[in-house]
Amino acid sequence: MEFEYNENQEMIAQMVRDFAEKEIRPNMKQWDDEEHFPVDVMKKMGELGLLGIFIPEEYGGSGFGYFEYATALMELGKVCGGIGLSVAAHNSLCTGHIYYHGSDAQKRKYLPKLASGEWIGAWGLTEANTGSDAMRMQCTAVKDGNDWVINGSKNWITHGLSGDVAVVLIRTGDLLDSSGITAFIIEKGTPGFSAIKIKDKLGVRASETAELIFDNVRIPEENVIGEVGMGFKQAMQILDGGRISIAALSCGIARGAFEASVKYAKEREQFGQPIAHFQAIGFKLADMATEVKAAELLTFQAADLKNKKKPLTKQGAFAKYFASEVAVKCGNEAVQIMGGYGYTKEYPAEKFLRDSKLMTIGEGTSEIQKLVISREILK
Ligand code: COS
Repeated sequence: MEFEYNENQEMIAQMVRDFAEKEIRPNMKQWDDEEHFPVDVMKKMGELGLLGIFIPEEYGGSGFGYFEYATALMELGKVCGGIGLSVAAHNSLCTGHIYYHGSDAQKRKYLPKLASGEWIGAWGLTEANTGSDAMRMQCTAVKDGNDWVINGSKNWITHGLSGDVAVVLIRTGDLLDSSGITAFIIEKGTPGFSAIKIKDKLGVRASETAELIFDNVRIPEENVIGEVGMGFKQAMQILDGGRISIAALSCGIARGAFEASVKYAKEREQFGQPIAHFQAIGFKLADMATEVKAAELLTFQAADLKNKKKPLTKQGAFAKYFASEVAVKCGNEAVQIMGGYGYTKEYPAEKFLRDSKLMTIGEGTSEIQKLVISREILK
């Protein structure tokens, strides 16, 4: 594994930095205040190739690997965790599920639209009563002739309202049977399929979150991804890869909080000198710098395994668990270093802290990552 950025990573990092400074930073406070998901900005990121980063060019993607993908999310995280989350969910979950498990016909139909940003993707596993305990889901699909009829709901779904297509995991067998869940592709506008926006989130407020409702939604057999009954295992594999993206986004948030803290500590004077000169602050910065670097290394190690198509359940969980906790810690320390100013929206620290907290919850809580890691160690 190389420790330096490759040429593509350098290029992507610069491109995302330029884009974020021009299109995201000037507007992000308003999006955060108003809980506005900027669909137009997603479309522009599609034009830049950021919505199909690891999708091969033959399906309209950028044809890069996970180093480049992680790099893009790290850069977005430094500026806005909400926009970063939308890019992560679109790439890893919806687009990734169709790419890794879909038929060639499904890939040809959906991936070019998703990779270009013409369509925005959503992915639904969680329900109101089944978060960590994903297998206990209640939403059902019943076979009727050549169709499946879906009833139930999904909760906490990124792009549930604005998404043009959703990959949704639905029960087709017995409760608690790991072979009783199937993945379906459902397009916006399908009769009986609706969504309600979830409001008043603490952070990642520029990313849209919604509840999906299925009321006798009729889906043709051709929209089943892979084999009937393989959905849960597909979802677990998708989450293994998805956790790299949340780890990368967490690294970006952590580094953003760290860099803002360094800048503030050099400028802010107390007792006749910059507060950076006080060991209490210098040691905080040293801890942040060390932990951000460690989180980045774990994330790139997981990305390396993904690029090599090797098992990454444990390393993905290592990276996601560690990096998300580091992001919260760095957000918290940034507020502390900035004191009263850090507690206001005039300064960036409080948004880093609010955005970071979702990283320890979404795509598997820190507790689930520890469960996954301990099972891997003990098996
Ligand atoms: N890759 C492939 N298959 C996997 C897998 C993985 N990473 N993890 C589990 N599986 C398989 C198991 O091998 C098992 O197969 P068999 O039944 O054929 O033996 C099956 O899936 C069920 O696994 P397990 O028995 O471990 O299921 P549990 O109900 O105990 O749940 C956890 C496992 C807790 C790890 C899972 O439910 C989970 O990840 N929960 C969190 C969900 C989550 O992250 N939600 C956030 C979504 S926000 S986008």
